[in-house]
Amino acid sequence: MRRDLAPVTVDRVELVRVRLPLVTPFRTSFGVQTERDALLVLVAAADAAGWGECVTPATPIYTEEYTDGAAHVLEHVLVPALLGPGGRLRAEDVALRLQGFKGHRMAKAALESAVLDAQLRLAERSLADHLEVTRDRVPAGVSVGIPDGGIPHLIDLVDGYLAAGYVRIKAKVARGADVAPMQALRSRFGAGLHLQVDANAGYDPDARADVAALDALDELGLVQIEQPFAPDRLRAHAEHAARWRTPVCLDESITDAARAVEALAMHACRIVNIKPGRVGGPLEAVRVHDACRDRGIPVWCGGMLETGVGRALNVAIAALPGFELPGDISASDRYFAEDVTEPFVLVDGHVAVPDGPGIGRVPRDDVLRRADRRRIDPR
Ligand code: NPQ
Ligand code: MG
Repeated sequence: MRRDLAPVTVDRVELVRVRLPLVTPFRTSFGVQTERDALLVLVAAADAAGWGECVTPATPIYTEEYTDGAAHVLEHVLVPALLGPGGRLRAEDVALRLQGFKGHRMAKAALESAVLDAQLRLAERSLADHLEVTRDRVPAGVSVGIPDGGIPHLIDLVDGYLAAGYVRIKAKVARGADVAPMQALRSRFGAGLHLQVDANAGYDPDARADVAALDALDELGLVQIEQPFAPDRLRAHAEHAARWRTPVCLDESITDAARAVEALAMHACRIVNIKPGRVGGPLEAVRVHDACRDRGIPVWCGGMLETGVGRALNVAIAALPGFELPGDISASDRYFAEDVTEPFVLVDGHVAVPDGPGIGRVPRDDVLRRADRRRIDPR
């Protein structure tokens, strides 16, 4: 890629909170979500404006990050540091200026995405062009929570998603809700169903019952098993991955490109889930992609129940050539009756890559009018 973009002169940042009810409750190994409390970041420059989404969940269920914490560190630490020295900003400057502050990758990613969007809008260029992506649409997968109504409900949900055109089903699994439901999906939909599972680190590699359940899942011809163990248990992932036919995919473990390289060197996984928020921004997401591509490792784009702002970024990134597997890129209506932007829709099992300037989507005015907006000016 990825020609140089002119910097933007940022004069303020706004944090924009909008609550969106989910069309169906979303249950994972860590609990049930019924709404999305979205945190959007607006970078207002003299010459352009850009949007990013902070993908934190409301509580620290997935990693340590959560939305109130992210909003606090953005307002009191990250944005002041970014606006402090004044002058012109490029997306590359965001991680550099903020590198002294540990962690908070999702918060940093929102800022980097917004600055990149502003730069691209100034240049009247789409993110997809800038990244030199190789596709104009990406195959749509769907992440299916653990349903309240047990196996019959799961089968109905999957039936509906397949009828809508989704090309890949990812089912959440947890202790006690794993082998039987996945066997049921195999019996109902057959060996041809592109089926994979995500454990969200819910299993203990040293517990015999947990390993027995995972060994049984390994018999079901799954396309992959995602993040069975805690994020820092790379060695445990490698040990069990060596015994399983099913490829292990890592999500929570992969915090940046260096960690991806380490995980691959120790054979902790054969597939990598890339989420721009989890790795600190779109630029690091591209570096993870490039590192995996150099090593012949397929990647796919994960999802964090993004609104149209975060989804737009994900769709463009997922159009890079190393994204060989369908990701958690769904249509807006998988999660929301009304998205904050023009919705993403499913066409023939695919989602179109936006071709407008920047990420190709902005929040609608009526959404911004009902949002809670907090303005951060330079000190
Ligand atoms: C994953 N996402 O791949 C995550 C986990 C996840 C689409 O499966 C609120 C916000 C609740 C983000 C629950 C999908 C969430 C969330 C689960 C992300 O591991
Ligand atoms: Mg996951």
